[in-house]
Amino acid sequence: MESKIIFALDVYDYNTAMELARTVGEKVFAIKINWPVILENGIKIVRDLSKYANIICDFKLADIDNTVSMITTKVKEYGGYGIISHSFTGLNSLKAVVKSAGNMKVFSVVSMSQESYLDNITEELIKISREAGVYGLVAPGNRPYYLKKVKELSEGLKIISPGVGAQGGDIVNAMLLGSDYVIIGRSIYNSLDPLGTLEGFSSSINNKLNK
Ligand code: 3DU
Repeated sequence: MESKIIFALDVYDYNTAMELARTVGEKVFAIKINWPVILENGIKIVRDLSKYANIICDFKLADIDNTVSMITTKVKEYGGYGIISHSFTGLNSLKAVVKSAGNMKVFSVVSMSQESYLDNITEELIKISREAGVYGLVAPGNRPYYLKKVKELSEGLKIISPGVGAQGGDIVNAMLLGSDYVIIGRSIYNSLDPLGTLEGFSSSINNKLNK
């Protein structure tokens, strides 16, 4: 069965990042990287990590169309599988991401795992995201009210959800409420046995959801 877990690899050190990717890469749907790993290692690490898994760059793009296009183009050049953009910057900016992404999957943030001003405009953000043609939405796995709301309005867009594990969300609840993939970082990479912990998360989904 295809994994429902996206591993959030938020570390600085190159060797640690590569070792974690080698250990869990085959067992996850994708690895999500964020600014910590990029600031220390540069964009080339996207290509290196891609040996082990699909790489989603969580750069939370929030800028004018030209700038987000330039960033997206670079991620594509280095073999990224997907990119995460904000959507509050509006339709033009999000459309520019989708256009430059080509075959890469674009996910837009419509609700955060912590309270934010996006909570006032989540519905509009989903609408803009659909109009721009994104592949998926980022919605919180630890805030059932917002996850349900996003699911109801998503019209088939994939939902990926942070907030599970270290931030208190429960993996099974998140999947039942509509997440297609859950994003888990610290609970896995800070554990003494990252692979065992990951497998524990996977079997809790398989046990509950296949009943
Ligand atoms: O809390 P964790 O260590 O499992 O990591 C969650 C990841 O997802 C981390 O990279 C964080 O920056 C990202 N994320 C959120 O946690 C919440 C959001 O609303 C969006 C992204």
